[in-house]
Amino acid sequence: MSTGKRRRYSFLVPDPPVLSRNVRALRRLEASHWFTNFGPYTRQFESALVRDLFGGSGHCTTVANATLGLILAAKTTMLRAFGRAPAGLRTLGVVPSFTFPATAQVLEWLGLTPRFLDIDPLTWLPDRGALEKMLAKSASRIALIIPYATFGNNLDLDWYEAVHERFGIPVVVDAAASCGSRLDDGRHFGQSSSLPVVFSLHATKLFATSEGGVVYSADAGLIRSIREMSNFGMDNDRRVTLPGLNAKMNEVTALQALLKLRDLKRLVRRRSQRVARYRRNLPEFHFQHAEGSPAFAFCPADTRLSREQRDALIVEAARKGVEIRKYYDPPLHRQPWFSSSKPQPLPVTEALSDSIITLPLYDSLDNEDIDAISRVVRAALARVR
Ligand code: T4K
Repeated sequence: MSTGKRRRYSFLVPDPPVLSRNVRALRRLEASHWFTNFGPYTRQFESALVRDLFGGSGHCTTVANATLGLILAAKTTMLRAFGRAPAGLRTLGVVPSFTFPATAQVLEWLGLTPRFLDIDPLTWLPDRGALEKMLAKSASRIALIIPYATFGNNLDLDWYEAVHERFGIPVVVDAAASCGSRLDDGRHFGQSSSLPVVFSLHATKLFATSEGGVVYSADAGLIRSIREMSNFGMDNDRRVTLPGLNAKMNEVTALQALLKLRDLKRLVRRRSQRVARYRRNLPEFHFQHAEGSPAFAFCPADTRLSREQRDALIVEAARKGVEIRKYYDPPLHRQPWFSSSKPQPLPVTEALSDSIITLPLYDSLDNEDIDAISRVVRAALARVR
C-alpha cells in the first residue's frame, strides 16, 4: 500500500468494490442461500455485462478465473474442430511469448507444445506476418492459436476469424486485460465476434474483483458448451455430455463484479487520462501504439535502455519510493519450463522485454501522484544513462 500519499508508491493497489459498504447486498446474498452454481448475482451480472458492455448482443458465461476460461474455451473449440479423437499430428499451440504465463500454460493442460510468436514493434500485439509464415509452413500441425490482446490493446478479431475459417484451426482470444477496452467505433472489444474472448476479473486488473473471469462470444452454442463444461460437463438435465471441471464463479465474486460494472466507464476514462499524463511527462520513453481505446491495467513503457540500465532504473526508483515492475520479462520462451520449445526468431519480444518497465497505475492515483512518480522516474533515468 502507499503510505503517506506523496512519498511511496506501490506498483499496484487493487481496488475491488468495497463489500463492507454494500452490506445490504451481502445480506441479500446470505438470505438467498445461493453461494455458487450460477446463483442470482451471477446471472444478474452476466445479463448486465452483455447489456452494458456489448450493447445487448452476444452471450457470456462467468468462470472462476480467466485461466480456466481459456482452458475450457480451447477444449470446446478443439472438440468442435477435431472431435474426440486425439488431434494426431496436430500437437502445436501458437501463442505470443510476450505475455503472462497463463496464455501458454493453457496449452500444457491440453497436451499441446507451445510455438512462440513475436509481436508487432508498435502495437505489441502478436505479429500477424509471423503467424502467416507459421501457418504456411505447419498449419496441419497446429491445433490451437491463442492471440493475446496485449495490455488491453485491441486485436483485429475479423482477421483471426478469417484465419479460423480458412485453416479450420480454433482461435481463442486471451483478452485478460481487455474488460473496458473499446474500438474506434465505440464497440467493446470482442463484440460480435464468433470467437471465444476471455476476460480476467482478477484483483490486479482494471475490472477488479478478487478472482474471476468471463468468456464472451456471439456464438450462443459455444458459450452454452463452455458453461456446461465449467459445471462438470453436465447439461440442463444433468447428463454429462461434455468433458468438464469445476470453473464456476461464486456469488460473492459475482456481486463484486456487478458493483464494478457500474463504475467501469468512469474508471476506464480516469486511467486513460493518467496514462496520457505519463506519456506527456516521460517523452524519453516509447509507448505502445493504441488501437482504439484500451483499458489500462498498468502503464507499460519501452525505456529503450539496455537490460542492465533498465534494471538499475528500477532499483533507483525503488530507492526513491516508486515500485516499478517489468511485465513481461522474462518473456515465456526464456522461462525455464518453456525454454526447450523450438527456437523461433523473436527479436521484437527480446528487445522489448529487455527494456520494458511497467509504471504504477491504479484508481486512487491522481494527477499529482502521476507527476510525482514521473519526476522520480526521470531522475532515476538521468542517473542510469
Ligand atoms: N492471460 C494474461 C495475459 C494475464 O495477464 C493473466 C493474468 C491471465 C491470462 C490469467 O487470468 P486469471 O486466471 O488470473 O484471471 C497478476 C495476476 O495474478 C494475474 O491474474 C495477472 N494476469 C497478472 C498480469 O498479474 P502476478 O503474479 O504478477 O501478481 P502479484 O502477486 O505479483 O501481484 C502484482 C502486484 O499487485 C504486486 O505489486 C502485489 C499487488 N497485489 C496483488 C494482489 C493479488 C496486491 O496489492 N493485492 C493483491 O491482492 O499476477
